[in-house]
Amino acid sequence: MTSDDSIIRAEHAAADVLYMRRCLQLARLGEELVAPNPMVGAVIVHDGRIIGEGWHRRFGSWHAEPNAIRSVRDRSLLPSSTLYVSLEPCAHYGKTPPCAELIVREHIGRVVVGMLDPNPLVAGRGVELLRQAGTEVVTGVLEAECRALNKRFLMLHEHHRPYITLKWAQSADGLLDRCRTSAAEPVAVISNRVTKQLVHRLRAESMAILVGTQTALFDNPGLRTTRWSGRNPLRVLIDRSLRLPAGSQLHDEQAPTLVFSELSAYPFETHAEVVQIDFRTDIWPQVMQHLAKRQIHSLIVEGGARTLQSLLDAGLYDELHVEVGMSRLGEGVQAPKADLTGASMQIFDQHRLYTLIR
Ligand code: AOF
Ligand code: ZN
Repeated sequence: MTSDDSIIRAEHAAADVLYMRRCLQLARLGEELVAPNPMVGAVIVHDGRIIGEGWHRRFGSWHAEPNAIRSVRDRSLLPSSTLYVSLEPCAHYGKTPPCAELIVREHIGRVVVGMLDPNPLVAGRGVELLRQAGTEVVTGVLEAECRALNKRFLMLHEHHRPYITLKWAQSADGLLDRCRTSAAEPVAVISNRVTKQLVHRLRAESMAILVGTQTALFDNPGLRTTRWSGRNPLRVLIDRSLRLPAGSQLHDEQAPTLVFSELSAYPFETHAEVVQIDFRTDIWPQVMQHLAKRQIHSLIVEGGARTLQSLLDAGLYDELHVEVGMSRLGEGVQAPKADLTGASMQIFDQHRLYTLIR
């Protein structure tokens, strides 16, 4: 190889990274509407010029590649173009025909892929189909960034459970709440305006939100996304003996609710769906398996102390979001015990927000 060759190769590699970054930007535009599908972006480049762009916009609709191809004005340029895509083109007939077949049909000469698709329906078949048709394929460009973008989708397909985020706010003296004996006593508010909004962003990013019985009984939470744009997550409640009274917010129609219980039905009309599980053994594998079966790729757990601690002890979490407020409560419910070594910290109006990604 001459030194000119190696300079050209280095330039190609730098360009590949640049266009893959653009794919990732485009992919993010689908954030609110594509779940449980991955966010995917695609860019078509001809002779150093972007001639087409597209992304997966909503669940059930066109994938990134056909959207990018459709945006190209002069399709005769496609055979001498490179298509960049942040996820391996699919090879299956799903809600739309296989993207890899479309790429072959359009005779696109070169394809650069961010990461392979772990979905067993695809899993390497897309790249194989392209190579068999004589297309040059490069894989693994900005792979770590592509994986990070779709960490929730990956958890579902690689580990068959949702990506789990545990979230709580504690007082300066390490308490979650005052000791309350009934729902009539008001909850101690720890979060401030900004951190509340951030919690709602997390809700918008999650397909489901879970609380334990005590929290549902005492706080009567609505668990909807109101302070950030996006969908309401599926509300999930652990209610072993179906104690949540009629009229509680989780029984309403504002968002769907799923209740895990050992009983089969509430003794009154409710919009909540009850799923029976066995409480004599560990409930978490049963809960996670059920959620995965429903293609729920992400779950945020917002309390209470026992539920959070039990998931911490089981090691069943991928992210921790812990807010430490300014007020001191004196006496009350101890916050969960978690090792926050290595967590990043941000300050919002004197409240510290620790984020730990495992
Ligand atoms: C692509 N490009 O933009 C996306 C892909 O139900 P379907 O037919 O929409 O298929 C969903 C699956 O397709 C999804 O689980 C993932 O494996 C892949 N997503 N593939 O080529 C895209 N979003
Ligand atoms: Zn596809």
